[in-house]
Amino acid sequence: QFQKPEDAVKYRKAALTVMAAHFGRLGAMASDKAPFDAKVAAENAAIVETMSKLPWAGFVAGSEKGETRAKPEIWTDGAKFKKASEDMMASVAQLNAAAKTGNLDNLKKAFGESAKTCKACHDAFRKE
Ligand code: ASC
Repeated sequence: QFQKPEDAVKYRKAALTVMAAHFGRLGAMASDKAPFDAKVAAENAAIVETMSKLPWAGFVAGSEKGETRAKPEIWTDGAKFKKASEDMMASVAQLNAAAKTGNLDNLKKAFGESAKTCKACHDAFRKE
């Protein structure tokens, strides 16, 4: 899928960057910094769920070097990393379901749970 390890690094970062942009728009609504618009929330949450599935293919063997904050534990503790990725994807699927209800309180709750799974993976597998 990738010609060079750098391409895999670029790919996973791009996927996470796009996901973060759309997650951030939900966060603004969830923290009352932006007006709640159910349609906009649903659009953004759908993108977040789709994007959540993509970064993992970029964590190929040999791509722990270069322009990356990925910790070696991603490769030495692959089962734990996989679990963290699955927790994130599951929470984000819930977030998308919550956004579809059109209810701000549901969005707030699901956003908070999703943010926890982002942070858990970063704390364990991302360098400062
Ligand atoms: C974001 C973003 C993250 C997560 C994380 C949640 O918006 O870019 O990496 O939320 O900060 O704790």
